[in-house]
Amino acid sequence: MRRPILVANRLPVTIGVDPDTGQQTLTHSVGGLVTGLRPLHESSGGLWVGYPGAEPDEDVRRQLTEHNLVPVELDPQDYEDYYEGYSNDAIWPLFHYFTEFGSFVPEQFEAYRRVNQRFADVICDLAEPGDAVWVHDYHLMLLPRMLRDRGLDVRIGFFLHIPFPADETFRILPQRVEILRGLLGADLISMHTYDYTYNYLRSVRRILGIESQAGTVRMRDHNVRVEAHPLGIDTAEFQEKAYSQNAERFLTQLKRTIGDRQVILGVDRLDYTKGLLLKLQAFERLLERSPRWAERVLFMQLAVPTRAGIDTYQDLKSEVERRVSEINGIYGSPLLSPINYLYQTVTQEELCALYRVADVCFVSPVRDGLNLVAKEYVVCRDDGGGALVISEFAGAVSELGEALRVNPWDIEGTADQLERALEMSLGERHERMMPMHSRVIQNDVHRWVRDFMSSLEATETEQTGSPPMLESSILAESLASDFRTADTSLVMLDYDGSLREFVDRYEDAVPTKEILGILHEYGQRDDVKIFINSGRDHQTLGEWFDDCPIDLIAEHGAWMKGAGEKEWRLLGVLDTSWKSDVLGLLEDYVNRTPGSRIEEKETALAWHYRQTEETLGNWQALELVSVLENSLRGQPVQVLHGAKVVEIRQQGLTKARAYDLVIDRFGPFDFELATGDDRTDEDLFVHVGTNVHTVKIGSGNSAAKVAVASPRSLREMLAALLRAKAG
Ligand code: ADQ
Repeated sequence: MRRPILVANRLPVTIGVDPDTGQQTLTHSVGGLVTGLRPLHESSGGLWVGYPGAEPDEDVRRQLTEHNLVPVELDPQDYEDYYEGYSNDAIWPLFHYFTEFGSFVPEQFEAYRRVNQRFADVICDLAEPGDAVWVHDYHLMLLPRMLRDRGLDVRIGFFLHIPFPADETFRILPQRVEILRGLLGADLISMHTYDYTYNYLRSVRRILGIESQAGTVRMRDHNVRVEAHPLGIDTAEFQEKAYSQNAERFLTQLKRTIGDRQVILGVDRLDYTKGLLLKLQAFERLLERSPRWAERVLFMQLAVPTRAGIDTYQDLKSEVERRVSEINGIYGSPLLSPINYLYQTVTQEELCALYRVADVCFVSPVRDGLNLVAKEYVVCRDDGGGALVISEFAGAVSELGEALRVNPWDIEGTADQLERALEMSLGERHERMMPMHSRVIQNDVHRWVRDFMSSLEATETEQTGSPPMLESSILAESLASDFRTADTSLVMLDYDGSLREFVDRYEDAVPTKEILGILHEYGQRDDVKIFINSGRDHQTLGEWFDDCPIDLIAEHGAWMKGAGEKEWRLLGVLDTSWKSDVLGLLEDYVNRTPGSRIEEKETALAWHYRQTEETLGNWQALELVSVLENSLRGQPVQVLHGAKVVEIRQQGLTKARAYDLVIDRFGPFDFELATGDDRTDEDLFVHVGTNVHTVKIGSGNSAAKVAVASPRSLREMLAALLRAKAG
């Protein structure tokens, strides 16, 4: 395994001062991220890089080195502007959709950049070839690019612990371009949910104009994989702590205080994203509607002190306290208060005891990257007797489908779900809780680390053989001077998936005005010979391009027709001996796969499944390919699995062969361009000489020299190239 270098804002330790001796002390910090990464850090001999929180003295410095912890020393003012400022006053609110709280101070962004650079300096000094650098969270989003620009021979991974917002919100950030580009320096970007990765990729497309395909962004210097890996918890540790002596002792005391009331438990950092005021409002509504609950329920809300120096957080604290005493004033009695609100940190054992005693765990953030509390509760209620009420705006909801979901803004609906949870039978609780319990245990933090590291490793293999993806303007620029000076040029274009986007029904992919316009302009030039070199049947191509002054090659190199000619020429001897058997087989697959259909060409048969239910279509296609390959062994045919199509065609009539015939008849050319998107085009790319400019449309491995993201990019490139020739 590669040596991991973990990078986070803070080291997993806290530097304190012993009040008796005045000496610095070092204690281990707790928290989801730390417990998740500690086993990897300790067992791998890797390093952890982060801010130590205070300037370490000699002794502490020695201890840090012993534990493979590398402090990043920072100017205190820079740290404040980077941490309290840009990280927590700009990114945190915006990424949680609190746009009104965001303050974007350019000087704070400068500090953010400087601190990210400091991290890069420290990592550069210690990284060795082959290391895996794993950067964490929103404080260090510029770091991946900075590391790549230093040319280190390392793999770079990034994990975001908070949500990535929709592009409409993200684009508010004045430094949006730098932040997006910063992350794209990584080989692997991972987030808690698929939605966040979708949002990120959409912003990359909308703001940077860079397309992605199937979760991969192709940059000039490398590929970036973008994946969802929801964080797991250290389930073994929670299970152990939940039944520790301290937990048992605390549980007994708790039960005495609670009496026979049911407990609703809330555990949150006192942050505006956690929706505490709405939570109180929903609980109040429950009491208002059914006052009987006031004596039968205790709502225990723990609030962990956090970022207490910031005004917004102080205001929130006062408001929460005011609401709690108001509700207790209305619905309580001298003997009982319905809400027990605690503004403090508790030990992990105490927390586990609270989870065990809670009949309902009430998790209702207005936005939350994941939410560990929900998972911790599910692990500690291993008797199945609890009920989880969770906000649909917490990332964890995607893994906890059996919980009762709420929209925290819908006060009435939330009160309904709380009541439903309180009244839920033991049988139903058990039925809902146990599948979640098994899932959380299975997808624990160790698995999360393993999955992330193996995805990071896989990025390397994926990159071999894929051409760099270029923006259309950049590709046009790089070809322009050769094209402009050439006396004779050959432009050979594939059609479906290259020049024209795929459509649901293949017969609907008629050329658009834009395509015909581009082809006309090329076709009218005496110094350019332009071909459509397509897999389509020759009749259709003939009809579509009847008025267009261009040459055509159809059915993957079986037929050719010059501009203005009426008749097609077959480029070999037609052999249809295999066709009737294959047709029978394909008809069988059409019957078994609703939405699929057969296309008949003279030299080929194609089974299209673009309009079938996706899973079924893919499954049937794989099966069909293997059946065909077995049954057609020794026959003069070739089986091709293309984009939502399985094609069986006569052997020997290929695009590459058609290209040779073109060169024999019309060549040589000073400039040659060939484009395509699938296997049949790969034959051509491999076949042509190195002086041909080959362009793949879309991502993936290819023998082409370069790639563009989409048919639109290809059309833009062709238009720009023509302008260069004309001008
Ligand atoms: P947080 O916003 O801190 O984390 P959360 O995921 O709920 O949110 O984690 C809070 C942690 O603090 C839990 O492990 C919990 O046990 C602990 N805790 C809460 N109250 C406590 C108390 N009173 N005493 C002691 N411990 C307490 C950020 C993101 C989340 C994401 C995590 C991990 O905001 O969305 O789930 O990172 O990626």
